[in-house]
Amino acid sequence: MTLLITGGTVIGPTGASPADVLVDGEKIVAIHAPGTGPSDTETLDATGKYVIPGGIDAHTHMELPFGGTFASDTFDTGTKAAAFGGTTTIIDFAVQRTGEVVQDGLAAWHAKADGNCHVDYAFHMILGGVDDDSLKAMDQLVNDEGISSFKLFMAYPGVFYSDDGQILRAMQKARDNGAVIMMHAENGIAIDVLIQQALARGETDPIHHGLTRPEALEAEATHRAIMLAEVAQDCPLYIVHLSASRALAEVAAARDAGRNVFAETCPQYLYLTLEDQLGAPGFEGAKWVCSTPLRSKHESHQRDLWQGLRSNDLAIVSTDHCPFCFKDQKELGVGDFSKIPNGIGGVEHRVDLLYQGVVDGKLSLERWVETIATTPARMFGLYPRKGVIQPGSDADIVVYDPNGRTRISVETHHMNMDHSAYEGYEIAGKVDTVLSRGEVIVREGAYHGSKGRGQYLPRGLSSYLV
Ligand code: DUC
Ligand code: ZN
Ligand code: ZN
Repeated sequence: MTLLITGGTVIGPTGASPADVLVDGEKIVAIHAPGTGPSDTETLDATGKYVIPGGIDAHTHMELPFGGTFASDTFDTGTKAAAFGGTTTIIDFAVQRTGEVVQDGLAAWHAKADGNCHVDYAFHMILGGVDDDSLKAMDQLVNDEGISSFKLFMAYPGVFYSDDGQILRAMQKARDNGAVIMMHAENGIAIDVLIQQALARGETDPIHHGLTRPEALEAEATHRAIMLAEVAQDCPLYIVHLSASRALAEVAAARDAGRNVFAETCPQYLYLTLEDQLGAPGFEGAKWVCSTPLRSKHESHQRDLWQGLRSNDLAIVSTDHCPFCFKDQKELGVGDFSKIPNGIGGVEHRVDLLYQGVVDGKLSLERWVETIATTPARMFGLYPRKGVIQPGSDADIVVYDPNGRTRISVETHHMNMDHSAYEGYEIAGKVDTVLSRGEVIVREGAYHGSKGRGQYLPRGLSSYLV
């Protein structure tokens, strides 16, 4: 079946131009000057709207076992919510817990996702520690399983933590096999001391989650990761969920020195704050407990993060989608903030929230598309199949209405959460139509896709390897 998307403005990282997009089956097959496409096809009128590549959320945690519970979105509910929000690919984190066989962790993740996804999906691998076996497994995953990125943790001692020697060994392996090391850069050993001291003083409210994870310990870990990657002969390093000005300065300095260092931030760090959300009265702030934490509105973080997105010191916006319901899940931490499961759900809202940055004059249209779709595809070995509107690419396309409006609310979202981290936010734009591999799966707020249609995407190496 062919479909001609007519009358829209196609946005890519290099510019915006009026064009008609021809889709045949699952692929984009041609870009025509307006009005010059074939006349014997079905049409989708995109007049007055933007036509952009489907969003790629490079950081999600469906069903993650964490903090004594599981992230509340399954691959079914989470990928459907992603589709509603204009995200047509997720890269989720398969998990090897300390002591487990890496391949067993990966098999468990395939079992969760297989047959349940509404949009295409790929995996990174979390290594819960590094030893001879996991180093061998890294080669096997890169060569045979389509997994070319590995997340390590400088935080969460006793859960996912790797020490500096383990990190260095994994980085050396990645330097050899072409993988990217993704780093949760917070000094977890020092943070645990601060947490114990806070609890001993009787400081148990959610805001103390943020206060015991100070910027200095994110900046320190970011610096240390960058130095370790240098020792590993400039192994590609990608800092996840960067939240703070001084951590960003470490990344910018490394990039200015020509280093293979990249970073992402997330919508929560661009919009939400320590005082206004995490510091909400009573236990309410638990909704916004995530790590890295929300930062103070009295400091320069949000301004610097938007600037980092413009300058490409921040290459990507992902969500770190890790939803927990307030009832029974976040409530595990009543009376002890350190027991609140860490995570915010937002897979449905990233495309909209970043578009609001365009409306607010903080980001160009081109950077919007680049940070939510094109760069994630290039960074994680999915380009040019994904992340771009050009002949030969998958027809993952979002028609975005700049004259529409979106009001974010738990009443209307599709994520499996009993609250919204962005309750009441109004976006001056709206996802109108979503195509995934040529199939219209969302149209004017109605769902037309199906569970199980999403395919696993084995990935190649990053396009940014030098
Ligand atoms: N941070 C979170 O907020 N949740 C899951 C894991 C992480 O690193
Ligand atoms: Zn993390
Ligand atoms: Zn994460």
